Amino acid sequence: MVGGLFKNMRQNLDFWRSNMYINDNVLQTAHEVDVVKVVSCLSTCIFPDKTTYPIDETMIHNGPPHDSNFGYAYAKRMIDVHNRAYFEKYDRRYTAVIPTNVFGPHDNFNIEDGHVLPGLIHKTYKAQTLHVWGSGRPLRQFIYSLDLARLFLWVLREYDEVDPIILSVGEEDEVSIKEAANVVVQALEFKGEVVYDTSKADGQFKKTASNTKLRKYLPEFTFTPFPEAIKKTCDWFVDNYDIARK
Ligand code: GFB
Repeated sequence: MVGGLFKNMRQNLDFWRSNMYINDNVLQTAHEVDVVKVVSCLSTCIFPDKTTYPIDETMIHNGPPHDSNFGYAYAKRMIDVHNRAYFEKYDRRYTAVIPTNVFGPHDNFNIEDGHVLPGLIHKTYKAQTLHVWGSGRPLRQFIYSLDLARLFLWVLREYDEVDPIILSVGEEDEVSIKEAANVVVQALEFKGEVVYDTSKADGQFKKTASNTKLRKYLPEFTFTPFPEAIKKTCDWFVDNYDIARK
């Protein structure tokens, strides 16, 4: 069960319970039917809020997550605990990846519940005036869904550790929400006014993640440039507006 900042702030208990049920049902059933590999998804938003940067895989449990999504964050952290326990008891090499903020075609473009980029794309496509929520100052690393899918297949076939691995663009690719909004505005050739609604929450200011571990395994992997990935996502949304989840 996933959602953007605002859905998390509204439903921490649901995120905690639903994801805890999913964790146990999926992993226990996989074990019982002798599935040899499960790759679960955590997220870079589950890391401690008060932390040093860049964040790496060893820091997952080093303190409370940001208050806005504590239900989701703690439930996702428990997958790491689950995986270690299945390895200890049954030698299961079940593992997890820690993607940074994902975006791309087929996303959930619902403005209230979705993540920032699909929300901005939907609003920019429909609006005369684009209302960006918050100050625009928070920083994020965004990964294009097709790049994540390529990395996911590599993890499924080649990555043999039980410990999780961060799947993210580099620290140098971190952008502000404002910069990301401007890329969306360019991609959709939006000519209207852009206003920042600071009555809405900013959420976590930054969660800068290191992809050093990924780079050790895949030094040559190339990510789709952010403006190109946004353009592809906008084109998909416009071409598939009728069937897009919104
Ligand atoms: O993707 P997002 O909702 O989640 O981004 P997080 C929230 C940031 O974007 C905040 C700003 O700074 C918002 O103020 N923002 C601006 C908007 N306009 C919009 C908009 O139209 N929609 C949304 N949603 N935000 C989530 C976690 O944190 O990250 C989840 O809460 C999940 O658990 C996800 O892990 C990946 O990046 O802040």
